[in-house]
Amino acid sequence: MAPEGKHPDFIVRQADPWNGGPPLGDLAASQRTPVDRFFVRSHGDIPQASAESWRLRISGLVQKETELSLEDLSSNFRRHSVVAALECAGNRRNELIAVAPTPGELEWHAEAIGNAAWSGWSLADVLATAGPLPEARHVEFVGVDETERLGLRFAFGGSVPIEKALAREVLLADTMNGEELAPAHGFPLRAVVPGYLGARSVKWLAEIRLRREPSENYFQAHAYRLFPSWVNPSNVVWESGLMLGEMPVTSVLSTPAPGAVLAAGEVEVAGYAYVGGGRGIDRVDLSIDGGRTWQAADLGVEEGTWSWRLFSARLNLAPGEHELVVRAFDRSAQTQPRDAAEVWNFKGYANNAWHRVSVTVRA
Ligand SMILES: Nc1nc2c(c(=O)[nH]1)N[C@H]1C(S)=C(S)[C@@H](COP(=O)(O)O)O[C@H]1N2
Ligand SMILES: [Mo]
Repeated sequence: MAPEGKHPDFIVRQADPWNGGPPLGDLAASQRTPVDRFFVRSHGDIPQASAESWRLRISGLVQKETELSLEDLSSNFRRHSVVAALECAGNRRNELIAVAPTPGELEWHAEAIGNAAWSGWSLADVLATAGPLPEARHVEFVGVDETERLGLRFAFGGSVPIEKALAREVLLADTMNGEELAPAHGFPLRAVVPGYLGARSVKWLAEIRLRREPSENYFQAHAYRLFPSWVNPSNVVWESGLMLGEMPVTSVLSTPAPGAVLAAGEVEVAGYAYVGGGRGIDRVDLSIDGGRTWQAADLGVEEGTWSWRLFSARLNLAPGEHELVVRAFDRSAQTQPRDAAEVWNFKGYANNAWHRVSVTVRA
């Protein structure tokens, strides 16, 4: 069943567990993605949770194992907020699948991203009360939703290096765009790890474990690793893949739609650009000729380096066929690869190739 509060136009990418996202054309229409348009990526069923009985346990390499209610969090810690995009590592997988199949992976288009204002408590503040031991190098988040993989049932989880966990932008959030978290988005509490792949922003957060090594959870040890193009399910050595962390620079044209037939003259184009790691978007380039020539797009408001950056432009298109292309540059002068084939990997992660949209302009 679809989660409550989602827009009727939501595109269901998987029915059970329920996964979906908004039509791409709606996505870049607002700087903050309304909750009813925010994609949902869940590996299991949405847990029934009660805010009153919710407990967050802090365990592992700490001086004092701690258990906190939501009431403890709100009465003992100062509230913080951050505007941050959340991007699934599988965003834009459809373009990789067009190169070669990614067996068993959800076929996201470019809608597995949203930008929201999150508020809650600073993870660093909360961890300080438990007293991380010097040998703690990774902070693991564990939810209460169970899934089955490799014949085992276990809760969703994953970890981030302690330096990231202690960074000021990382929150234990109980609100999204000023509203209580919706059940599909992690009610009553989730981690928000700005700049990292969405998978580390663990929903329905019940336990935080301080560890010497990264999480051994399936979703860290097997999934969400980046492998080279020559690796496939039959020769994969799971430990050898790069554990994804900060997301690479990307940009997407959300309008016009692929295959659109447009009137000649000025055409409105718009979309989003995003980069992880807090690197910030510096520039967005648009092409109307498949990437031979470029021009600058107008950038939308800047809400800090964890947010996405919307862009728009009016392009003059002559009658005929056009391939519109977008690419962004971040503040470390990194940009996007030309073709999805260059970044293809069998799990279908982190596609940040130039985004291409073919349109026809009527005579
Ligand atoms: N507990 C739990 N947390 C989770 C997941 C999950 O399945 N279970 N999915 C992760 C993934 S892969 C992504 S991309 C984001 C999606 O967040 P959203 O559903 O709020 O958009 O949540 C992450 N947190
Ligand atoms: Mo994800």
